[in-house]
Amino acid sequence: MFVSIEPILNSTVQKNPYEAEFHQAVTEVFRSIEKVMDSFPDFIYHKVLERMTEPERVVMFRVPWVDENEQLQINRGYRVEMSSAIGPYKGGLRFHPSVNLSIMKFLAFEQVFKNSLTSLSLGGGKGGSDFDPKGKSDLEVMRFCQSFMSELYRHIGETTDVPAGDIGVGGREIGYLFGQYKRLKNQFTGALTGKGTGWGGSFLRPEATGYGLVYFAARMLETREESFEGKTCLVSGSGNVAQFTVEKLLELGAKVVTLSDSSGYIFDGDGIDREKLEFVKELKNFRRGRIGEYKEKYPNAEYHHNPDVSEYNPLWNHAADCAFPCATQNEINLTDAQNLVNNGVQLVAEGANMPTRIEGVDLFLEKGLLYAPAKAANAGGVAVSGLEMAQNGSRIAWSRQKVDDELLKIMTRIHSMSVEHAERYSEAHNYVDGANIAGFIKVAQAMIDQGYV
Ligand code: NDP
Ligand code: 2IT
Repeated sequence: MFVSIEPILNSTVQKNPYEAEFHQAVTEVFRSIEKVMDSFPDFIYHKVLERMTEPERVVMFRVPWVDENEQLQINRGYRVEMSSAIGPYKGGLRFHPSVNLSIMKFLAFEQVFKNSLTSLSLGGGKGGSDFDPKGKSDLEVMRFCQSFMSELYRHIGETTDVPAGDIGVGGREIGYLFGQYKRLKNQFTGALTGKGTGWGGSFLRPEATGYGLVYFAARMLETREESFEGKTCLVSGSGNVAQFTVEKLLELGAKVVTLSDSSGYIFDGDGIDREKLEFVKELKNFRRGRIGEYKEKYPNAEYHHNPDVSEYNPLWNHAADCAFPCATQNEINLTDAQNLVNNGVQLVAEGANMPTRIEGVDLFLEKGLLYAPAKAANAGGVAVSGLEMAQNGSRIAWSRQKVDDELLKIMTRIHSMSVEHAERYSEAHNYVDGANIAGFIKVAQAMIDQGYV
């Protein structure tokens, strides 16, 4: 008997109007889950899908703060606690002007299955604010973080909900947020991850998403008896995930030719080497400058300022073997996907969350590309966050090598779980179905075991 998820999907869309990103994320997962419904009739009987699309809790709050000109600013804060079926809510905080409820809910929904894939005991959540850190002084960022945490602290804790970083939230912001949390609770606990290594953070957490992404992609290439040696790669973004993706790609012998930010992108036909990457890290992490400065320093590179990416993004229109979208959601539309295919790209691995529109995903699968969806490929970040929680709980700090070994093991396991579930329930090399199904079954089973909550 074929069980259609269409009515459940329609009702989710109706109940949550104007949440396009949330609909997109749910549709992507449900299309895979439809393929296993026959094998798991309990999931229908216990209304697992209906429950999974309803967050356990959503907190929305006012964040007032005073800027350098003594003007009162009001932002909106969010925490979406999507699922605690397999562990405390876990997921990042995003500070970006585009943040809204739909984006928070899509990210929290994706996080549930990603965290399940890590094999650690982590539920799913996401939060953030429409605050724009760009152009703000350190003091303004600190004041904002303190005000944000003055509400958030009531909802989080090491056994309830453990936030971390995402777009616009890195080590600096986690520091300010942790300081305020500690002050309000009068407790030094692991209620946040991504902390400094001197005060409870794990080695390799900053590197983890990018390194894990490349570990996963390397496993994919191995299925075709290939490696990164000599491969040309396109990378978008120039923040945390992009930087450490490039670093690991260089270590494995690849050549990286692009990076971007929201103002434009650079193409460096000579390749972005280690020295150039160090320049980008300093530019982005300390001077907080624009990627366009790369061309001033390395005049052989091209800089394309503010390309109009509504039609297509020219970054994806270069000859290459592999592509790593590491900026933001929906940065690859159907035209971009076609350009990638036409340019000979064989592998697309997602560092960003949901960077490819559904039509692009379908094209990659139809053309037989090695395509790694975000929830599998970028799980290394939250996995090392989980290891940070384990270290905090036992009050022991692991060496960098131990964390790296664990990260490699986790990414390898996610790869093999995705392959096994794709082969069993869908088709070989469909990592989308493989990851969705593997992540889903564990959460669904836990929900059934725990009764109607
Ligand atoms: P950062 O803030 O460090 O970097 C984000 C990068 O993406 C910047 O270069 C930024 O440019 C660019 N960017 C952001 N929004 C847009 C936009 N609307 N259009 C074009 N470029 C944009 O964030 P991360 O590197 O941490 O996050 C990147 C992606 O990876 C996100 O999708 C995030 O959800 C995902 N991710 C992050 C993890 C982590 O551990 N940090 C873990 C797993 C996934 P600009 O400087 O101009 O803003
Ligand atoms: O999207 C993600 O997985 C993250 N932003 C990291 C979350 C975390 O808790 O480390």
